[in-house]
Amino acid sequence: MKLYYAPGACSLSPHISLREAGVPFDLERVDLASRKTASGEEFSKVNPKGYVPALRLDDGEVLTEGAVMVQFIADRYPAAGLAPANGTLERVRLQEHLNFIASELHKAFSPLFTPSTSEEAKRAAQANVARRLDYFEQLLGDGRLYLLGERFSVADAYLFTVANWTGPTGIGLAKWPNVAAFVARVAARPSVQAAMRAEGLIAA
Ligand SMILES: N[C@@H](CCC(=O)N[C@@H](CS)C(=O)NCC(=O)O)C(=O)O
Repeated sequence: MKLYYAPGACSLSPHISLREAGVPFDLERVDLASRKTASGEEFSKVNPKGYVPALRLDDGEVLTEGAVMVQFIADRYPAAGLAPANGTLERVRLQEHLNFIASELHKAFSPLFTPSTSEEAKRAAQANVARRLDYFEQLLGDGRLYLLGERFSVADAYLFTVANWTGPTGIGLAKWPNVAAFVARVAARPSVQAAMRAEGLIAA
């Protein structure tokens, strides 16, 4: 299995999930500017959508869409307990979180990473991000450790990844102490440390 990633991008979420699952995998960095992989491959040939993450399975199949990919990882390696069983209400709750993170929070950041975004559009994007973080701040306010309760799931890997973007965008997490504590809790997990080291986000 090979995960195509860009450092600190949303591909960090399946990267963490693979490490949590404890399975062997290869990593290949993608330069999103040149659209080339580290080995010189045209990334559009791997993922015609042109974005990370992409996961090449051992049989050659390529999976895209992070929220789906992490569920594939969780289901293929159930011993790691990264997702509730399919068909349960808890699984639907997980999917609710994954979908909300993907379509509402993750994409709310996109204008903030686009140099041509006007100041007005940036302010609107920041307000959108803030509203989404308000939701998680309230949810985590009941003292739960992770989004589904006491147990870490693939949704936590995704929220961690996206919440980290409040750093480079200057939003910070000072207004969301529960989210900040969550991020620190997830960051302390050995799988997360290993993934961040492998992506060069923290010192080796
Ligand atoms: N719908 C995709 C979006 C993936 C995405 O936004 N990837 C970003 C990095 S976080 C990217 O590679 N952007 C480069 C591009 O779209 O050209 C998913 O959820 O996996």
